[in-house]
Amino acid sequence: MTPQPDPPVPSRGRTAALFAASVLLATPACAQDWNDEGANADGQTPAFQGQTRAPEAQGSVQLDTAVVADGLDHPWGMDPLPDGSWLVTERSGALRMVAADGTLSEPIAGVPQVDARGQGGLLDVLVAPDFAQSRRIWLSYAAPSATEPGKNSTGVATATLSQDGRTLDGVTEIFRQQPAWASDKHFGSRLVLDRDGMLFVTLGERSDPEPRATAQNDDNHIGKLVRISPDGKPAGAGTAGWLPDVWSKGHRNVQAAALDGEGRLWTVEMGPQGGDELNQPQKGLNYGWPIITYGEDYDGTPIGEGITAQDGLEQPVYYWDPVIAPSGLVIYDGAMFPEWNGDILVGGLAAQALVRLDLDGDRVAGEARYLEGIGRVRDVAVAADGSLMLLTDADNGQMVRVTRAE
Ligand SMILES: [Ca+2]
Repeated sequence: MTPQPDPPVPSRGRTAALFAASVLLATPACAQDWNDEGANADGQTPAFQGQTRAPEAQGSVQLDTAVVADGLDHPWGMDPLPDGSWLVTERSGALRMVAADGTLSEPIAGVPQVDARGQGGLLDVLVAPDFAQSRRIWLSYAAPSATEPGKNSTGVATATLSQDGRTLDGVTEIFRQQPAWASDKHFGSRLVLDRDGMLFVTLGERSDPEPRATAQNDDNHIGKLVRISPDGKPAGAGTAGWLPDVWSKGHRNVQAAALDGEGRLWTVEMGPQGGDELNQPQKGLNYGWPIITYGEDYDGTPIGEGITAQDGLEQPVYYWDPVIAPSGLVIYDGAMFPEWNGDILVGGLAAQALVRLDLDGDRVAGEARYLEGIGRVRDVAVAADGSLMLLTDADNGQMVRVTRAE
């Protein structure tokens, strides 16, 4: 991944914005230049054919983009509400509503305190499927430790949104990653409800060598995916010796997750330089970090022993070298791009693009990139009409609607 030094920026006035003008940057990459770049890590061999650098996916879909809202301070997560508006987080700590016409609300009151340093802050937002009745949402965030000043870890809270949309009521923290560390990196943390109504929370390993070395330990939440009930009761793999909410282990920094049409969880994971991964994490399995990985450390030295495979450790379905710095993931199912149904769409911070993976069974058969140069794509979502929504990570971040060009 690309290190993200972005310091918190002072809050400032924002203007509601709706830009009708459509900017068009749009086609599948005409040349395969992204696929011809040199690898970050030389001399590594994929475990199977097609595990990296899949052929360019074919297709003639042309895209239009329109800025729905701008002036967002490093927006991180979004989810639609039943009335066509969206909830959007800003990493510096604000939760806002973006109306269907693009009008940006004032910050919603009642958001938990967040530690907005480095990669930390207010992160994902998830709207309950029964929101129209329950008004329920969940938030993830970098939570400052109450007992150890300077330390933090990923927290998840649930709340209900007041009828006027201005306040969170009944805010209750339902999960806190253990232990806390004095780090401003690798918080995860996407929130996904599965078909049993359980909540997946993706986490990170906090980046520093000391916590990283514990990503294989069974007695913590470092480098884990966890699964809990909507109120925080453990619903993990049930593996002997593991914490009861842990689903899978050996992850580096998982900033995107989604269910596929069969209800299975997929994730993309920020790897080291040359090791971003697509995984389909299964209950009780070990995804290898930091024992095995593709890529290398930022200074060019190997991670651990520099090995990419070992018995008992899962291979990624796909990996990127050079990296795209993946954040935001959907498995597309919508009316606007029917030829993409079942495809994986990933946002790229470093790639500054929307990345599409064409699946053949559970293997990647092709890769395509769109909207190259649009900015650091932090999140990807599908709107009710099948159009896509993107968030760009910047001081003046944007929410961008992506439609089919006619
Ligand atoms: Ca892995």
